Amino acid sequence: MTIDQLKSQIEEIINRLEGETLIDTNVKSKYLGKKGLFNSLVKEIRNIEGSDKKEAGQLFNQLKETLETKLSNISQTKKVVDIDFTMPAEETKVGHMHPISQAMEEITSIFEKIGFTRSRYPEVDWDWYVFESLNMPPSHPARDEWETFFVDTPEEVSEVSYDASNPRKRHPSLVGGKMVLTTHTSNGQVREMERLKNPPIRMINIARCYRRQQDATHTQMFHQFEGLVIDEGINIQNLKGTLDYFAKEFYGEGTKSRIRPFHFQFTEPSFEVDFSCHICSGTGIKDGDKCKFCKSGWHEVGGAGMVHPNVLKAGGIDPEKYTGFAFGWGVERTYTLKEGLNIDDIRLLYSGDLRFLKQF
Ligand code: FA5
Repeated sequence: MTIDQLKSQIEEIINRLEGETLIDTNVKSKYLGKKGLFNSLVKEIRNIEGSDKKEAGQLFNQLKETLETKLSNISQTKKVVDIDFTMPAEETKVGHMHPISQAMEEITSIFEKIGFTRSRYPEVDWDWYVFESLNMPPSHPARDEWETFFVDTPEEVSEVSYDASNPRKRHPSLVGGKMVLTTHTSNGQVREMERLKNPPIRMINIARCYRRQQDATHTQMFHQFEGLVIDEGINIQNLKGTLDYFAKEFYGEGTKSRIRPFHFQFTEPSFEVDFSCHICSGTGIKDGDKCKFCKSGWHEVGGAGMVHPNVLKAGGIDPEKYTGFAFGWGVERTYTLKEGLNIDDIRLLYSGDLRFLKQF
C-alpha cells in the first residue's frame, strides 16, 4: 500500500464515523475494538514502503486520537439520547423560605392589619441613632449591656460632619462620629421620627442585629422587630392592648401577655414583656411537675416601654404634645416559642443543615 492510499483510507474511516447514528451501541468496537477498522488498517503498515513507514506511523497516531475524541463525544451525547421517556420523572427539589424569613413575613402581616407600616433602616449605623439619640450619651454605662461591634470610620468623615455641640445639626445622611453594627432595631426610632416628621407614627422595623454573644439562646447575628407608635394621648394601655393582640395572633387564642418593670435608657417607664407558655397554659405546672419548657408559666421575649421624652426631642417631636410606646423583641426567640417547634438551641437556625431546615 502506498502512503497516498493509506491517507485516502483514513479519510474514508473518518467520513464513516461522521455519519454514524448515535443510537448504534456498537459504534466504539466497530472503530477501536480488536477487530475494528483501526486495527485492520494498522496491519497494513507492513505493506508500506520503508521510507514512508515513519509518516504512516504518525498518521495512525493521529487517526487513533481523532477516533477516540469523536467517539467520546458520541458517547456523551448518547447519554442524553438514551433517556427512557416512559420512566417516571425525578422529583424536582423545591426550596422554601428560611423559617426566620417566614416568621418575619408573619409578624409584618400581623402588625399591618392594625395599621403599622414596615420600615427598613441601615444595619451599619451611626452611634448617634443606635445609642446617643436613645438617651445614651458617650461613656454612659448603659452602653456596656449591648456588647457592640464597632466599625472603623475614616477620620475625615468623623471630623467633617461631627458637631458634638449640636447633634441635631448633623447632616442627616452623614451624621458622623462612630459607626456600629446595629445592636438593636431601636436605631429605627429616631430615623422614623426624622422620616415622617409629624405623628401619627406606627412603625414596624425588622432587621438584623449584631452582638458579641454566642450560646444556645444568643447568636452574634440575630433579628429583632421593633414597634413604635407615637401620637397624641398614647398610653400604656395602648401598649398592653397591642401586646395582647400580637400574642393571640402569633401564638393562638389562649395566649396572654405580661409586662414587668424594667429599665431601658430610651423608655420611661420600661418593661420586660412575657408571653404565657402554651405547654402549661401559663400555670408553670405540667403533669404535676414544674413545666420543663418555661419553668414559671411565662417566656420573656423582649423589652418595651413609653418613649422617653429625650428620644422624642432627638427625633424632633414635641414631648409636651405627643407620647408614644415602643417595643423590641428577638425574632428567633419569639419564633422558637411557637407551639410544636421545640427548638432549644437557636444556633440550629443558622447551621445551614438542610435536614433541620426542611422541616419548616
Ligand atoms: C433591646 O434590644 C431593646 N432595644 C428592646 C426595646 C425596644 C426596649 C423598644 C424598649 C423599647 P434587649 O437587649 O433585652 O432589648 O433585647 C431584646 C430581645 O432581643 C431579647 O429579649 C432577645 O429576645 C433578643 N436578643 C437579644 N440579644 C440576642 C442575641 N444575641 N441573640 C438572639 N436574640 C437576642
